[in-house]
Amino acid sequence: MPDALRTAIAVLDCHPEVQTALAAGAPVVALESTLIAHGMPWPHNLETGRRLEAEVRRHGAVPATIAVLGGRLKVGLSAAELEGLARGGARVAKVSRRDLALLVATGADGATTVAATMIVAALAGIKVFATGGIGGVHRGAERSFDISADLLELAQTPVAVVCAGAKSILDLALTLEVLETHGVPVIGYRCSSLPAFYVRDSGHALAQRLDQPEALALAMHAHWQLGLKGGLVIANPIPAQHEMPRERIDAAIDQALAEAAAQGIQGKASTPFLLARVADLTGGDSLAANIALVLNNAALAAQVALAYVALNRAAG
Ligand code: PSU
Ligand code: MN
Repeated sequence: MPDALRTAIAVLDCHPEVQTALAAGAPVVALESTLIAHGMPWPHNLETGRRLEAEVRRHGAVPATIAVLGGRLKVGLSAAELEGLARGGARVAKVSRRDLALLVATGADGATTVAATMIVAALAGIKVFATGGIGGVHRGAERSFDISADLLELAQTPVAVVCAGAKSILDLALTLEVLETHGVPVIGYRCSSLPAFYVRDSGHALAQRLDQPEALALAMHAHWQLGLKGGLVIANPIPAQHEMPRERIDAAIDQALAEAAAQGIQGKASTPFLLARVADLTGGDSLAANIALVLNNAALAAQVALAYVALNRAAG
């Protein structure tokens, strides 16, 4: 075993239920903790974290919410640990790839982004992960260079990420270009264009579409059997009854972006600020939409995890 892996496993702390499921080859779905600590206000964040786990279970898979606690990479949290992260909110560090080693080295706590959650999921052997939206290329990135580490993680870490596309606080066309450059499949689930988080259709066409969880599992299997590196994006539009009116959400986003610029908010503070401002400006409606879309993603991720397990069992 390479030393790097030995060290990683030594700091990996799998919840017994997750451990048992993984050892038995049973379906497991990873969930992230940045959306809990930084993406939603208390107490909606705790309630959503709990509902996400319940939704994964309801569809027959075991949830593994991922975070860093006391420098240990936690795969599956106790109820008290989940509550601690939710109560901690913005006081908890937001952890991406660059931060993981320092948290482990210093024994600190952190909420994992899509990038960091993918890394920990892959170390634990989890293939499917549900989030709200992936990070992407920020508007104005030609000056700020703000391109989420999530995109580069998708290029190299073998986990399928179920999301409602990317938030329209981003430049979605450039986000798709970067994913294409890095060879990341972006597969529309029952849709032919990239969903834009609060709305079902961004108008940006996708090259790939699949309509069944079993077909998504086959695509994952084929990707990795071919020896291709990295992950896949499974883009799952927000359910129609929870979609926001496009003009209303666009107006809120434009105002939030202008305020962020005026206040000099940038870097990793940017996404949490924009999500919170958009929620305020829409009187909480965007938060309700956000909760609905992550739950929808958890349900699909569980179905994909079941199908992937069945496929591997059939393949022997
Ligand atoms: N989905 C949500 N809420 C969130 C996120 C996703 O519904 O807060 C988080 C993810 O953790 C993602 C992060 O990795 O937003 C993007 O942050 P940044 O733009 O700084 O890379
Ligand atoms: Mn960023």
